[in-house]
Amino acid sequence: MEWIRSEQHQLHNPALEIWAGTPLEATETPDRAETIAARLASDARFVELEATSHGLETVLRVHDPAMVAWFETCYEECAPWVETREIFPDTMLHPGLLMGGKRGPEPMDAPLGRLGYWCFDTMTPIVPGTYQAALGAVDTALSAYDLVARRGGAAYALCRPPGHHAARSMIGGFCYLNNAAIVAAAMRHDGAERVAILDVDYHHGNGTQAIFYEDADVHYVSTHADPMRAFPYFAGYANETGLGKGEGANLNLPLPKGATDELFLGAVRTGIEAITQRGAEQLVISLGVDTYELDPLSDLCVSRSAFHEVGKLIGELGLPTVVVQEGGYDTEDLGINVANVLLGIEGENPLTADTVRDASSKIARHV
Ligand code: SP5
Ligand code: ZN
Repeated sequence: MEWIRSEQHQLHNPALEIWAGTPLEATETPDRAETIAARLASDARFVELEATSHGLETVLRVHDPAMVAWFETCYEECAPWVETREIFPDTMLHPGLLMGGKRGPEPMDAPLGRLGYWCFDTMTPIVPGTYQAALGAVDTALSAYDLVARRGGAAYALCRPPGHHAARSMIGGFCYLNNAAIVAAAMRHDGAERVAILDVDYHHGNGTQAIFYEDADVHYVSTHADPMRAFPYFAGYANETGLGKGEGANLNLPLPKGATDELFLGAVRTGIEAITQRGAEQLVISLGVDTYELDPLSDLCVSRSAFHEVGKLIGELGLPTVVVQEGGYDTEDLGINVANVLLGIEGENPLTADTVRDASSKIARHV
């Protein structure tokens, strides 16, 4: 399989994130992409290509131009106001601040107020290179789409930072620009009547769901930890099925704590059947492997071998497919888990791990 990378991701190199008021070592770091790249580069079945620049046209079809304009200069604007290299909002736009359901004006003279206007959490640091890195991730996704548009089949975009929590006018959850949504919008713009996005990240892709919630032609299907207990808490419930013309074009399949391969793969199968039923012509995969039993963010019990099965199920759809990287934080097995999804898609044999790691203590804690 051909895979696309961009060196630009390295410019997004936060050391810090804030979790519930506690400063922690950043989770979404450059070594994630480097470990995936090293794994793919060491296997002759994968062919590496460099991302090319695509400009902002497709980005602005998905995101609010005012947000993109803010994002370009927000670091310089906020840096004098904060003590850390990473910037975070102090006050976010809670719905209780909406008057008549609408946001007030962007507070142009308050740099941190502007940050809180666009950002919903404290886990999404902005550093000097974040904007360039996020554009690099979009270019990576669109370069993978170029290949698939030309010759069909599947291609993998090693996007970093990830994208599925970013909505039209909102960043958060380690995400700034929604790479998967931008590919889906490009597919529609180029003439695909119906596209589907299958999101298998541990977290619900609230941004992608919101972008296409009233759109009948972009089918969003997601398996994820039940938001009743997991980030992003406020979206991802089974009763969210789309709105207006989009009614029926959104499917959430929340999973209980401790869900094993059987339950996880069952949900993926259900999602894939729904995609077949609705008749997508092209497919985007939001590939998070943070469902993994050894992932620090996961409370699911998904094993290494399940990732190859996910790939096989996707491959059996036989659709032109752009695979976009989302989460996955166990850097030791991240590369192998991603590679096994891609090998499954291609109908190739899985990689076997060089080391045996025991998840039993973690499983015992969760089930
Ligand atoms: C793309 C993606 O996977 N984004 C995930 C964003 C998750 N944000 C919340 C993570 C909460 C982590 N809990 C830390 C506990 C520290 N003791
Ligand atoms: Zn995730």
